[in-house]
Amino acid sequence: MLLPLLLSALWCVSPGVIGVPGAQEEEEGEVKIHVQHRPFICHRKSKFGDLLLVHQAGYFQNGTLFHSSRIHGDKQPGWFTLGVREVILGWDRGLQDMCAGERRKLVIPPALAYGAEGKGKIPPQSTLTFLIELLEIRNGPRSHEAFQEMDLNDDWRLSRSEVIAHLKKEFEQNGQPPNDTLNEIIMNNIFKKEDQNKDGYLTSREFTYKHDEL
Ligand SMILES: *[C@@H]1O[C@H](CO)[C@@H](O)[C@H](O)[C@H]1NC(C)=O
Ligand SMILES: *[C@@H]1O[C@H](CO)[C@@H](O)[C@H](O)[C@H]1NC(C)=O
Ligand SMILES: [Ca+2]
Ligand SMILES: [Ca+2]
Repeated sequence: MLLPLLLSALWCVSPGVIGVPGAQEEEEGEVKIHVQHRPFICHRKSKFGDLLLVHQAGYFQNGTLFHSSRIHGDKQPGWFTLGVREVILGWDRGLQDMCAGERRKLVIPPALAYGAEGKGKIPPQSTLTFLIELLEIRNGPRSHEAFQEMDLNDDWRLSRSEVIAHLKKEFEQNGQPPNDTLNEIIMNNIFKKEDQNKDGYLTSREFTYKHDEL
């Protein structure tokens, strides 16, 4: 179900109905967050770069439901990475510090949703309300936890062979046949993009998501 972590990050899997926000950058208003249920036990709270599994229902201001993951499509909850604009900005902001099992209502102004243009069945300038249930939190593809896991010799940098080893593991876990050629290509792409000082290693800083987007 879960795509290979590095791959999903690189190839930017379509987030489906959650939708990629438009080019709208100006900011207006804030997300209103109502915690509807918080579980008694909370081992870990969602943070930037985490992978979240959620059920969601979206409503227009007049109360009409426009999407529900429980009713529409495959009726399955969906994964996304928090804080990297894979989803609308209102979600990135409104779903932080959340526990697995927690339910929130978010009221999101247009500038933090689909903006002046709208999208699909979302009309321009729509304030949207979402009911979100967070089912599971996992380490994101570009988290510090993922970095530490990949850094096999604990020297705080990822070598080419460490990245290759990780790709092999991901393919294996996802039941894909081994393909050294493909691993080599993906690894080279990663280093081309991420190894900013071209020293042949990825530091944690080069590897993890940048925080300045929020
Ligand atoms: C509610 O608002 C949406 C979006 O503006 C519109 O498409 C829908 O027809 C409205 N429903 C009612 C019952 O007014
Ligand atoms: C391995 O991946 C390469 C590059 O995508 C592809 O051309 C090749 O057919 C693959 N080999 C196998 C055995 O699947
Ligand atoms: Ca290392
Ligand atoms: Ca480097």
